[in-house]
Amino acid sequence: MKITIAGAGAMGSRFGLMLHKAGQEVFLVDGWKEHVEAINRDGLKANFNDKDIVEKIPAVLQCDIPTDFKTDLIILFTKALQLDDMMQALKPIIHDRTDVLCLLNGIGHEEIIEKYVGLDHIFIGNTMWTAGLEGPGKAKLFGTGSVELENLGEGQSAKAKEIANVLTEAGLNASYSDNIRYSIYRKACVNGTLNGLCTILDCNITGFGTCKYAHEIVTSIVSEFAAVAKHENVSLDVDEVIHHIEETYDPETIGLHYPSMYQDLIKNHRLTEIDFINGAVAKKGEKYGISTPYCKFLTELIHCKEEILKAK
Ligand code: NAD
Ligand code: AOT
Repeated sequence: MKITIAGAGAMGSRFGLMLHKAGQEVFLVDGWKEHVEAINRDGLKANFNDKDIVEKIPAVLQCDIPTDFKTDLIILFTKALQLDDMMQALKPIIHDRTDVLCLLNGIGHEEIIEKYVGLDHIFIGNTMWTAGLEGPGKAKLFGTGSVELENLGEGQSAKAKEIANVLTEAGLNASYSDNIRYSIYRKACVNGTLNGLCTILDCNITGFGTCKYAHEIVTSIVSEFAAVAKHENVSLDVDEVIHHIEETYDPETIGLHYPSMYQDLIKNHRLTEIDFINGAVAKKGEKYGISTPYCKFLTELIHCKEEILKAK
């Protein structure tokens, strides 16, 4: 299958690398010039489960995508703030039969994708894989993960299962979900707690998880997500979601991971996805008349930190 990874940062590199190792025809599209140049010059390098590997994968800058470029599947892995620009750049190569899978963290990305792609070709999902970038052309990949995905268009479940199969054959452990909105909210709770909190508290997941107040804070935030989700006919099992978050504290699994928001803001002084996670819940809360003080405060704190660090 011809697969385009649109947004070949940390996660795009993981998916691109694993799909390429499994024999798929992978192309990387990205907006970071030094990264694209490094990949084309030296290959995509990764410390992959403690082993240094290199995969020769073609990469192209998103402003230079050739118009005769053919692709069966586009996997979106930009940051939320970059999604609309990436979709604009991909416009010339999206044809009647191009499928698009969105695995970004956060809520509501389909509203942007629908402007460019027919519903029958949109697949949305979420992933528990993690990844980091050590610099241009070099990823750090460890731990395990999974992917869940579903078709947005009616009657496209066979296609969704086919895409899940391709990912699973590459070791990405993907499954079809018949309730992806639940899974997206459930994953948003993971990010709505760990991403912002580890960033403000300057720690990894285990660091936060071993704090005395961790359980109380997580319970408050997840309850706000659940109250908002209920207004969208998604009925979160709050106790199960809290347990799911607390399972990530284990340093033997993903506890040592610094969430992507930490990597963005603290390490690289980049703007964060907070408005698409806690900010989105606070905004929906206002619309539905639900109080979301923890989400609102965490969003404000992250924006303050962005200002202090002059994030771009
Ligand atoms: P990323 O920041 O690594 O990459 C996204 C884009 O930003 C890429 O185009 C990349 O080239 C560019 N970029 C990265 N570092 C840059 C730098 N220093 N200067 C200029 N450009 C730079 O993003 P990601 O962590 O791969 O996340 C993609 C999506 O997946 C997000 O929605 C994220 O929340 C989600 N996600 C991330 C992880 C994770 O562990 N990283 C896990 C699950 C989901
Ligand atoms: C994560 N991390 O999603 C993934 O860093 O944005 C991220 C992210 C799975 C489980 C716990 C944290």
